[in-house]
Amino acid sequence: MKHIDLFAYSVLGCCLYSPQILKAQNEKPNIILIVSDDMGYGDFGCYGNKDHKTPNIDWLAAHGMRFTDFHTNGAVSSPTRAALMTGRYQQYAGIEGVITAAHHRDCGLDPSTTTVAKLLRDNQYDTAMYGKWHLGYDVRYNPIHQGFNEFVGYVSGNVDYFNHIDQEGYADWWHQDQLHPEEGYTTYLITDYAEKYLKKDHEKPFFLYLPYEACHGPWQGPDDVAFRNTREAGHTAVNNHKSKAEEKETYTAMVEALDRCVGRVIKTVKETGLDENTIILFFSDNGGAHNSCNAPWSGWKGQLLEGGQRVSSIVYWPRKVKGGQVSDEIIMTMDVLPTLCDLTDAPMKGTFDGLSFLPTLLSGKQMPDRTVFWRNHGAVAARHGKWKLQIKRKTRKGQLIDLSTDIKETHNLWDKHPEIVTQMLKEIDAWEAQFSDVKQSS
Ligand SMILES: [Ca+2]
Repeated sequence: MKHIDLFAYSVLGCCLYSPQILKAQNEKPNIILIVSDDMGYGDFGCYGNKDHKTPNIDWLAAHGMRFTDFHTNGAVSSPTRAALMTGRYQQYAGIEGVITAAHHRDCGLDPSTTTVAKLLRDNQYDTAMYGKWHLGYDVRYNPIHQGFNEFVGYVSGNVDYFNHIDQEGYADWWHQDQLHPEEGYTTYLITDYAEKYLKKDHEKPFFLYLPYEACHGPWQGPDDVAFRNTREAGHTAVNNHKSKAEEKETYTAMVEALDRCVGRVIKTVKETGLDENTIILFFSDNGGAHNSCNAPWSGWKGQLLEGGQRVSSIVYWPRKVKGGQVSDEIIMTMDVLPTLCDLTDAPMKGTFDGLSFLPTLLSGKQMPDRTVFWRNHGAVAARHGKWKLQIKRKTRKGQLIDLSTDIKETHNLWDKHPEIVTQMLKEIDAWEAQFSDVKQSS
């Protein structure tokens, strides 16, 4: 009996403690961060959509953890991206609004700021980014000065999907900090670069950031043609060549093209044997615009109603996260930096507002009790548990909503619960006071 036990122990010990297995167990995970643009909470099948066919994103949700209470820090692009990069409320970086092509060509994320890419690179990660930056036009704000070893993509809020001209008529497709015109539908082009990157030999773990243009306007599907040109400024984010009905059809084609590209990324990760130790995070940078589906929430991109900032979000990590789980924890974009540092053991040098949601991913643990905030030019909102207070900045009046019973945010309980209003107003005041001396450049 003793002999059998010893034999079993030696076989088991060999399997559990061989240098190869130990190395695999201790390897830092690769990270793929996919951010879609302007996509509504209800744009995907796994979030109830019946019109868009999104089998790949649905697969990711079925094999990962899907979040129902995940929020973007901003209701528009630049602020959320600032919070994503810095792990802080975007107001600390002075990026409360959109960095527009027309008026903010000299604004951007200060390159001396600590970013998630810098922290991971300092922790021996290779870092690459293909897609939309939107944190500064000037080359001094370029991603290669913000922690990314490699950058291919565009720096404005949106480009023509084919010729990559921005809203003001500037060519906007870069390799590192050099303009580098290149053919290709942005959704596909970004994926081509992602595939190439994934197929490389990787000596280090990697952080691959894929901020897609899809499905921001202009409404151009993969079978459309370019229509912006460099001789004209003032292009809007819409495609004036399309009727409303055509726009809607095009939007569906754009969503489905993105889904196919997410499928290509998943397939490449599997084919290259990276699947087991790669974490894929997917979410949008803000709620959807008028062609999107933000159901069941009210409101649109740009608003602090749930539809403007509650988004679909999925985390897939076969080694550590059991598939098919749904989490109702309140999570913000600024929580991504501390989470990625947590799961890679990267030292967090600096000050951060976000909190790691790694314990939620690993064991479904609740997030610490906290109040979270949003502010845009006209409004401020705070959320604590089921309560959401939203006020106008000028009047400091607004509405108190119980989100557990009022998902459309139509029943104002301000007068019914004055003590909660008072408490949350106090918290908003304290929060705003912290960055009152930071000039908001956008
Ligand atoms: Ca956006």
